[in-house]
Amino acid sequence: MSDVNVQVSYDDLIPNNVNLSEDRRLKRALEEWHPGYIDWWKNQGPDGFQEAQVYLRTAVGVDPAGWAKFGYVKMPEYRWGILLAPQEEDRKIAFGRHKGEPAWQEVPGEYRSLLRRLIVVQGDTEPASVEQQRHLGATCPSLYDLRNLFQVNVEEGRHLWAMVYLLQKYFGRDGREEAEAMLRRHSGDADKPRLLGAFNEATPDWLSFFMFTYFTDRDGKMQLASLAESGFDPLSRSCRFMLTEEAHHMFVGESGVSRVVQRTCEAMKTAGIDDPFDVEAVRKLGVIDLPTIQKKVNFHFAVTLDLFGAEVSTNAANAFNAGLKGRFQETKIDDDHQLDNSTYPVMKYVDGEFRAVDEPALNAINARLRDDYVKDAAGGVKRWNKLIAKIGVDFDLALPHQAFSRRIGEFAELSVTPGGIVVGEDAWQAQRDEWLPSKEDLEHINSLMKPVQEPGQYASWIAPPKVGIDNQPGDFEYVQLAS
Ligand code: BYC
Ligand code: FE
Ligand code: FE
Repeated sequence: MSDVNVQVSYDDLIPNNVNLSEDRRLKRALEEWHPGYIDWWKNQGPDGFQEAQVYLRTAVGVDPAGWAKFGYVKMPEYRWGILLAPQEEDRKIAFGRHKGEPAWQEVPGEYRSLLRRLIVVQGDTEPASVEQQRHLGATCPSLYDLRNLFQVNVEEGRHLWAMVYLLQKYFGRDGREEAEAMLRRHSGDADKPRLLGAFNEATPDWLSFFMFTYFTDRDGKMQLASLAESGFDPLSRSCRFMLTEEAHHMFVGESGVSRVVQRTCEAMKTAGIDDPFDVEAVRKLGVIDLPTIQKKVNFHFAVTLDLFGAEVSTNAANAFNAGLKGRFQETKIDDDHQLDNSTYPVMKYVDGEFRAVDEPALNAINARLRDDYVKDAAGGVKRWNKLIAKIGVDFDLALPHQAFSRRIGEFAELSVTPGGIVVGEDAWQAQRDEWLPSKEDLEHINSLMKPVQEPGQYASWIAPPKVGIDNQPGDFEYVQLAS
């Protein structure tokens, strides 16, 4: 098939800095994949808003002027681009057994399947999150939030494109098959689920959406940062550019939770309720009580920690040794970047207590990245607590213990409280609803999830943002709903 039948100009449709117009084979492969992607977007993407005009940011280039063009667009017509961060001249592999060799511009044959696996796992998470969030539009707390949801969604779509580009360009027939399979697996599907646990969980309400973008998109940040260190240069460059978008996703999460917390505390103050644990009284105010917010923190933190894989992992050691996936900020770490003789303290449960056990550093790559993640995730929690204190409510949000409610790794078999006490399975189950959102908690949240679609208006349970997107005024119509 030649491309004469194709009605769109793919050079225009796909903003790119990978010379797409000159790579006929790649262009054709992407053209063949594109209709399936659009079908997927319409069937599995945002439900009910495909005709709406959404005020979105589109990346059309990687320079500061090019990557944030704002304007109204219907989502299926969004221009999902293939954009790589600029090539660094003479880039060298920074770690592992190939340290010091020139970065690979082609797939190193001996690591082909390992590399493909990493790209496939990364790619799979992107459409998964869009699927998880597809019903949220119906209950948006404002047009501002609706627009942010869609911005995150189209960018996750672009992240899928980024990985599909690598598969199509560098992995031949296998790559094409993997690209197709990305559109066939679906979040939560009993037969063809997404690859990683957290991406098969539901995102049932907007508080979950904010928690997800705070906690789970932050795993995206850490994993992308590790892949940005890759000796396979096209992967490194793809991930470096994806990271610029990830920052916005985490902003949506942190500011979203912050606005929920603010609204709750302000409502409590106004009503003269001092006890955050008087859940019944707080709920009557049409806001989400702080203990329920804590339970959502517990849930999303725990499922996200599972995304780092087993703390001690030979997969991770192999990927590091091979120069395919580094550590967070690898080049800034002051060591030999080969780790043959070093150790890393990994938290384990031994002889009835949690303590650090030295493991060969190579095998502890996942543990280290998870530790870096936990530090990164603590920042927002601190800022939420500052806000609570400032409004004058006596309550602290906290990250649960790392062994709480885990299904992967060292702690998968243990029953651990958020405070880090190991208890029996029965005792844990008996108290589960104090730690994780209960049916009643979810029902309360659900009862608040009523759409607010008037420009400048916000649902009862969330404070307005401090500033608009792209400096737009408070009553800006971020989404023009199709009538
Ligand atoms: N669920 O040695 P192990 C993002 C599997 S998020 C199910 O423990 P390894 C985003 C594992 O695949 C970032 N299965 O771990 C965020 C392996 O299976 P196979 C996504 C799991 O391999 C929000 C087996 O258990 N990117 O971008 O060192 C919105 C033993 O593996 C899980 C990446 O993750 C789990 N949680 O590490 C949108 C980067 N954990 O191969 C997007 C690429 C482990 O034996 N991926 N398993 O069948 C990786 O680097 C690694 O695959 C992992 C796992 C870190 C995920
Ligand atoms: Fe992403
Ligand atoms: Fe993201």
